[in-house]
Amino acid sequence: MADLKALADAIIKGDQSSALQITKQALAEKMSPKSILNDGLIAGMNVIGARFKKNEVYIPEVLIAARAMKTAMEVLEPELVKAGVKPVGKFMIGTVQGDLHDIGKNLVAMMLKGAGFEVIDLGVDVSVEKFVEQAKAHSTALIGLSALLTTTMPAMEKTIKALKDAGLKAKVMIGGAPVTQSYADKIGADGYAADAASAVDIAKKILAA
Ligand code: B1M
Repeated sequence: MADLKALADAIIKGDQSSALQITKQALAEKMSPKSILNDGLIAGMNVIGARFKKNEVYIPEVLIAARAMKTAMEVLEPELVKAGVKPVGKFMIGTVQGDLHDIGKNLVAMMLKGAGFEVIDLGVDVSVEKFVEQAKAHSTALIGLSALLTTTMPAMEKTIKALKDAGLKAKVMIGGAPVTQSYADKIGADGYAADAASAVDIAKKILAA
């Protein structure tokens, strides 16, 4: 019988082939896709997230764990869809206009996926107009803006204003090395996260509010 604790461990270790093999075995044994996701994959990513927060593991370990999760998700996702398992929430993310840094943004996206969010990643150098247009197209409730340059931080404020002006009710979370909670408060963001693991907690908090 497939062992979901071993699946979580495979994610923690970033062991792609074990993660894939246990997921396939669990599906073949007709285990519930939701339980494979929650008790195996997400459980493992939660451990990585908590260790990352405490500086017990670093970016490479998170990336390796996320890669193992992605491999397992490729076989699990169609079964989740068939079983009608709804994502925790929809999260749209992008690096703001003029900014090409995406390593942190990608980590945030991975952690959110790991926590069961459906993530729509708009990439880098995302214009204000594109955020508004895509938020409308996907009716996203939560949008994440990332900036790594002090010179591109003002694009966050412009994006928040444009979303409001367009009548969208989407909540906005911001982050990136130069960004702070006081800057988030100043520009009217709904949340700020200092790192990828906190981003998951903040996203859940914002959605629950
Ligand atoms: Co650039 N760069 N860079 N760079 N770069 C910095 C940011 C810089 C601090 C380096 C320095 O001078 N010490 C500096 C900014 C100075 C400033 O504005 N105060 C800088 C500069 C100046 C530039 C250029 C202007 C250089 C030039 O061309 N003259 C240029 C700008 C290009 C552009 O964007 N238009 C540039 C270019 C580049 C590269 C392309 C070479 C490359 C980016 C590659 C890529 O991303 N694909 C690069 C890199 C790698 C860096 C450093 C070295 C590393 C950034 C990084 O990936 N960190 C960086 C110096 C540094 O930070 N030590 C630097 C790792 C990453 C995991 O952390 O992105 O902070 P971070 O993400 C964290 C949190 O911030 C948070 O979670 C993540 C994980 O914990 N987080 C969020 C991030 N987004 C979030 C969103 C959230 C929540 C949390 O909610 C939505």
